[in-house]
Amino acid sequence: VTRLILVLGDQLSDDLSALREGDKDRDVVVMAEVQAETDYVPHHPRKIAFLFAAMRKHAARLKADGWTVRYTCLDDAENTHSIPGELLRAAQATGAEEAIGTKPGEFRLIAALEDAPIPVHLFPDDRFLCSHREFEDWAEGRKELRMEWFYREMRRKTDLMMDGDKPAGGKWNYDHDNRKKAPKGLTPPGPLRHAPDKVTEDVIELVRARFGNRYGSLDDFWFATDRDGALASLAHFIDVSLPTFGDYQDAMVTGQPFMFHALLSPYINAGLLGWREVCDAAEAAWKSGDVPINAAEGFIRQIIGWREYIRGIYFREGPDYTSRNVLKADRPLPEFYWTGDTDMHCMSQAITTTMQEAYAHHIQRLMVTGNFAILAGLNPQDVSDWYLVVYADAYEWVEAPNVIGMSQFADGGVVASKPYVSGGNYINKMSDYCKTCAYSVTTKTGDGACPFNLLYWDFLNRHRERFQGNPRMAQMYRTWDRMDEDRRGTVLADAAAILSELDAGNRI
Ligand code: FAD
Ligand code: DLZ
Ligand code: SF4
Repeated sequence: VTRLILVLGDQLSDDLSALREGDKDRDVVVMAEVQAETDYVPHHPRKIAFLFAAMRKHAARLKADGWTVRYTCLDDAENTHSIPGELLRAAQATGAEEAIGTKPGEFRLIAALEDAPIPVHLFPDDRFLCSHREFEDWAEGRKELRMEWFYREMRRKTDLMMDGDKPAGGKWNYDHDNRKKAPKGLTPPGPLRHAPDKVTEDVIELVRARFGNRYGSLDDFWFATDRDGALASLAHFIDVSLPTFGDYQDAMVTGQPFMFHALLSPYINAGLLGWREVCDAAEAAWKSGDVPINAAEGFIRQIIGWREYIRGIYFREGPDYTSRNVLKADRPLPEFYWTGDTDMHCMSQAITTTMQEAYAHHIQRLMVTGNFAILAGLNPQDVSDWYLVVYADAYEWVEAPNVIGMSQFADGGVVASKPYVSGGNYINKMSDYCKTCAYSVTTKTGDGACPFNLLYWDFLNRHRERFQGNPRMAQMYRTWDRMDEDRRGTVLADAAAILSELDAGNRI
């Protein structure tokens, strides 16, 4: 008898466990654009347009490959607007009594499928290098789950950039070379831009009509929306940006949102590209001498190290992970996260890029918007929701450990051994933002003092009990303690003034 094969919006891979289990002659693939997925958080319209266009093209690709596909468009009159609802409707239409699928990347949807009105059997998502079992084995008995140790295992397992059982070049990690500030006049090439075709244009119009008044711009849509486009974007990255990717990986420049980053995460996470092919391409470019070792290693580490590790954490920690808040931070997200309307130049750059592109690069996410959020004591659940809404690459499996764990320390140190916090100095060192900011990064208190400077000390002071024993933070506590008492009082009073401006909803 016919079975249904569910293919979700981020499962657009040719090699998918559910399809492997299916039978082209008998089974029916179900794909559906539904409000339950567009609205469980109000996703950025650009992210929705990207996924719908990619879903429609993937459905056509599966049909061309001989599959029978039942595709529900968002505006279909009979749309029940949930994934279980669409499975039930498909079952009624085809006589199918069960469905199979590949395990979703969010506990929310896994639970919804467990409760679906027809039985759904889920196969593991094996589009990743490390299975849940393997991650558990690695984590078992370790006091700390540090990414670096995990990464080395993955290097050995994949044999990427290995010289026998030793890392190529003699070092596992070349991050030390990846912290250069961008020189003046640097013009990064940026990602490959794809002109929307008819399918994409139609989707953009649909999304504009339905979600156009949400946060986020749809103008100048340039994402690839199929596998060929994603492959062209990969080739472009390897050719033009990867050689310089390492050097300026942490650098930020006004008006240059992309720097030398890959802009591949939306494609990889939706399934249009696989981890193996992107890593092989980077390794080959290094072997042929086109790309320095620090760039190729740095990129490969992000994919087989960070990305796999983050996923391992999400599934190991379980559904309660997203509600953790060990620092008891409860300040609501300020309005300017949705408008970019703030005098802090670094924040307005990161936020306006995010509104326009549904993208910001790692250091903007971590050391600008994330850093401000933890320093100001913003509620981590609000912060996490914001990240899930605004980025085209965001699904809970990857967003939550990055935000709750790495950026907000709300998991108490499962992901990060110390909080990623800094004053304005770090931002000034890695960017040109401070030069044109209304605040002064060198001013520590009083009029015009950079809010990051004030909130940094306030954060350390508020969480002294938790962090003063951390050897990696001891130096900062010594610096604070050496300040004379009056000055410390002024810093804390000025920080409190900024926080009350925030609480009053005033512009800062
Ligand atoms: P590059 O800088 O060029 O990196 C190459 C690739 O490495 C990326 O495409 C991505 O696949 C992978 N990668 C790098 N770092 C990470 C990481 N920490 N976790 C997982 N993959 C990584 N990434 C997401 O894919 N989705 C998210 O929702 C997400 N939320 C984040 C939230 C915060 C607070 C922080 C600090 C990071 C977050 N990241 C997230 C990780 C990282 O910022 C993005 O993967 C990266 O910016 C994507 O852009 P890129 O392709 O240009 O990346
Ligand atoms: C993110 C998203 C959106 C906006 N819309 C859909 C959709 O209409 N149909 C669908 O199948 N998937 C969508 N997705 C992706 C899912 O939310 C994603 O599969 C889960 O969050 C699990 O990662
Ligand atoms: Fe950001 Fe402070 Fe620099 Fe302004 S002075 S750009 S607020 S770090």
